[in-house]
Formats: sequence, structure tokens, C-alpha cells
Amino acid sequence: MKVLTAISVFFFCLGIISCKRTAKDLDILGKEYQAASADFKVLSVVRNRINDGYRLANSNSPLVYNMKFSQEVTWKITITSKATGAYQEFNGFSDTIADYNFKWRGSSAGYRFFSVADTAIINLTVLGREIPVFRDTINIINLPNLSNNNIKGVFHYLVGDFESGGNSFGTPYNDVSDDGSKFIAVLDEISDKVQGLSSFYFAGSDALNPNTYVGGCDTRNLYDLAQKFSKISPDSTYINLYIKGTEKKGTSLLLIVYEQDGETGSSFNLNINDKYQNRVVVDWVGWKLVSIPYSKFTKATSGGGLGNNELESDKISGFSIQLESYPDGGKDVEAYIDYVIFTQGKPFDISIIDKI
Ligand SMILES: [Ca+2]
Ligand SMILES: [Ca+2]
Ligand SMILES: [Ca+2]
Repeated sequence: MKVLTAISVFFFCLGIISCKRTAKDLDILGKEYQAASADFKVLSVVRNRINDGYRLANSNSPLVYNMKFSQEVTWKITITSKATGAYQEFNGFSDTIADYNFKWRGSSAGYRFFSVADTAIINLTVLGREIPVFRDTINIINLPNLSNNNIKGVFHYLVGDFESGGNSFGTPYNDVSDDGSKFIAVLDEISDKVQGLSSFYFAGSDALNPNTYVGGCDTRNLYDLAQKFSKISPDSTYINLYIKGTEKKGTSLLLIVYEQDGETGSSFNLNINDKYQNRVVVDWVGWKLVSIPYSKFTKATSGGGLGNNELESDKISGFSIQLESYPDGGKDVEAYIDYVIFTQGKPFDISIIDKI
């Protein structure tokens, strides 16, 4: 009788499942979700490098393990930075881990990147066990260089990462009719950042001259980016940057791209070259990756920009970020910025570095 009841319950459950089966149910019931049995064991582990320091750079091997388990099991590998909070995870179902189902070269989930001189803690957990079945630690002594690199058909050019010594933006400037004492444009090491040791903190007040304009900063020269980009559709060229909004609502960042139309080399004249803009209203709190196709930029509303009046990716030569109290003038505004990178082919995605 007990057996019959059990069978009835089993088929009753099956009945419910078959009536309302969804893709999610299939996942839950599927083989991919297999808990470790009581005698589960990690039979062998070999890391592709055995020393403490780890170069994840383009020319070096990514982090790879060769592991063998006593059974097929649902597993998760988490990688957590000791210093910065950077995090990544990989999931799978198998009795083996090798380079076809786990390979890491430094990608992260969320906004925070892993850093050089960081320590990464690696934990392998399996379904049905609370305690990791394998732990490892590596010291990251190098990371891939994306800039000026074409990876899986996506070209990357790093415009600025706001690291001390490597900052490619020039001296900031501000609306001289505003209260200059409130204008701050500095590399910031104190608050959280996306990449490296610092981001860029941009703050000011539009109260004294409420024309929405507060201040700005440009690449050191408006020809610094010349001849870096290919002649492809402006739909496939992306201006990407991480922006952190704060509680100060009403902050906007005006992104400006300059093109060398009427001249080449080490000169830039607004009267013969194009100038395009796109305004980002920073209406969120915390970090966010903003990616804008170049085709969404429009002719700048002030300060020259008198080229051939055509958006041309291969003519891009310079970049500016301006801080604004927009849409309403007169406010105290602020934002943090990090990792300004232009891409061609696809919008920026840090996970591409695992595919090098
Ligand atoms: Ca940075
Ligand atoms: Ca102003
Ligand atoms: Ca043009």
C-alpha cells in the first residue's frame, strides 16, 4: 500500500509537471542539476601553472585546471578578489574540469575589475555540499591589455583610465562665472572605482551662473585619438565609459567627440573640423557602464565644429567630458567616471578578455 501511495504521488507530481512544464522546470529536473552523492570525491587537480604569481596577460596562458571528479555533478567556481571586491563565477555540470568548460583571464561580473597586485581566491563548490571541495589562491601580477587590440572582431582603444601617471586627460577647466571654489576635478582613490587604483571625481556648482555648464576636461590634445579607428559605420563605433551617479540629482555629462576633417597631424582647428555631442543624464546611483553608438551623436550646439558635417569613425581625433547641471541649471552636481574605452564592432564587455 505504501508503495502504491508512493507511486501515485510520483505520477501525480509528473502530471503536474507535464501540464505546466516550462523551460525553467526542465532545467530544474534536468541532468544539469545533479547533487554530489555521499561518497563524492575530487580525484585529481592539476593547475596549469604552479607558482604563486600569475600572469593573465595576452601572451600568457589563462588560468586553467584539469580536475577529475568521482561522478558528474553540478559545480560552481567562484573567483573573489581579496583587495577590491571584484568577483566572477562559472557554472557547469560534468565529472571533469578542463579548458573547454573553465578558463579565466581576469574577467569580472558586476562593475569592479580585478587588478594587478591583487590576490584572487578560487573556490569550487558542488551542489549538495556547503563547504568548498577545492580552494586555491593566485597572485595576479599581470592582466591582459585590451587597448589597441582587436579581440574576437572587436577593436578596443582605451581613451582614459584615470590612473596616476597614465591619465590621458589634460587640465580641467570650468565656467569662470560659477563659484570656482566648488569646482573639483581630481583623480580619486578614496571612493570605490571600476578599474585600478583611482577614478575621476567631477563636481561643481552652477548656482552663480545657471547656464547648465559647470566645467570640463579634454584628451590632452584634440588630435590625440587621430588615426586610431577604422572607417566603419558610426553604428558600430561605441563610446563606452563607467559613470557613478550620486544622490545629487540633476547631474549630466556632455560627451563630445572631435573629428579631424580639414587637417591631419598635430593640430586641431574648430573652424574646419567636426564636433559632435551626446548628453548622458546621470539619473542613477552607483556605477553603470554606458555605451553609446557614435551614430547617436549629434552636431555640437556650441563652440565651432565646422567640418564636412558627416559622422566619420575614422576621423575621430579627440574627446571631452563636460559636467552639467542639466536639465535644470543652477544646481550642485557631481559624478565619478572611470575607464573610458572606445570600441568598434560591439559595445565594451569585460568578459571578452577571457576569449583572448
Ligand atoms: Ca581607474
Ligand atoms: Ca554655469
Ligand atoms: Ca566629419
